[in-house]
Amino acid sequence: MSVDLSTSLGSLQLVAPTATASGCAAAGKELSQFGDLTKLGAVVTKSIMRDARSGRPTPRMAETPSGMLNSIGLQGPGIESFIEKDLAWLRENNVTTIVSIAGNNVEEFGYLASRLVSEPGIAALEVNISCPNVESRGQVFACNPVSASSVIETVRSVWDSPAPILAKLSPDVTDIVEIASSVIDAGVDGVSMINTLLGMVIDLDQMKPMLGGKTGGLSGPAIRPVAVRAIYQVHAAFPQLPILGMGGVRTGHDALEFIAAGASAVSVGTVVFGDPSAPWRIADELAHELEVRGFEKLTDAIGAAHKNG
Ligand code: RRO
Repeated sequence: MSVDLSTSLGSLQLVAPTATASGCAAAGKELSQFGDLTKLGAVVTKSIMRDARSGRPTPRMAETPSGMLNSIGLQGPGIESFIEKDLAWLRENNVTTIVSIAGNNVEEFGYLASRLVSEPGIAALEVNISCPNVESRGQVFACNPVSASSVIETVRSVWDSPAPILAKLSPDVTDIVEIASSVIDAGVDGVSMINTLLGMVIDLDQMKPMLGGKTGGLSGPAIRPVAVRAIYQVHAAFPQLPILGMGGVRTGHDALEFIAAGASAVSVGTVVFGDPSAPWRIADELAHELEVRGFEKLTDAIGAAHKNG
């Protein structure tokens, strides 16, 4: 028996259920030496901003038990260079591309969406309202239902494209269902969850925070149960809402947990730094995990854990 791994995120059909997580494979080109990018569900690009940006002071990475902290701070080339080089390369290579955008304010998100809307080759827009590595917590729009919805309303108002809008949510909130509800009301087609959790490591030799930016985003297996819980809660509240799940997925077994909690597809992030072929490997492993449980299609397993408790 071969398992049908095709899936969808709203109107976007995916040939495979695994995607690269934003920030972990740049704009995909470097990963292409490890596998055929057209066989992935999607490449989700590193969040792009309006202007070029050098990011936060170094060091920007720290290892933690079962995970890592990053404090990159939205380093990137800016939207014009992204369109000219990265998006052009992805389009020429027929990669299903989900473009992640991030703004300093609501207007910047609107500008980015209006700049991208007429560009061919964008399968979906991931609106990153949850980057933890910003100057002020007020810029983590996903921590407040009003600011989350104002970003999405603005993007929605200019995004007259059939490509879905996904809002990327933060787990650093009291009630993630409330945030999901606010972005649904503002017009998203789906959500990506979860972004990293805000963390810190102290260097005890120097008696100061290890990261140049002091705090960073925690990723990797340490956060996987948080992601599974968040996906389960949002799927329970909004069973029709497409969810792209991410947070410490390392194996097909992990990916199936996300699918059973309610995700329709899974992004793979931190594991890629140590195993660049993980997005393809995890899809193969997921097929096996589904097969041994008697599933003929991945879509039959979406939200399966809700039926039993
Ligand atoms: O660039 C970053 O530091 C970063 C971003 Br945009 C994000 O969304 N999540 C994260 O952990 N790091």
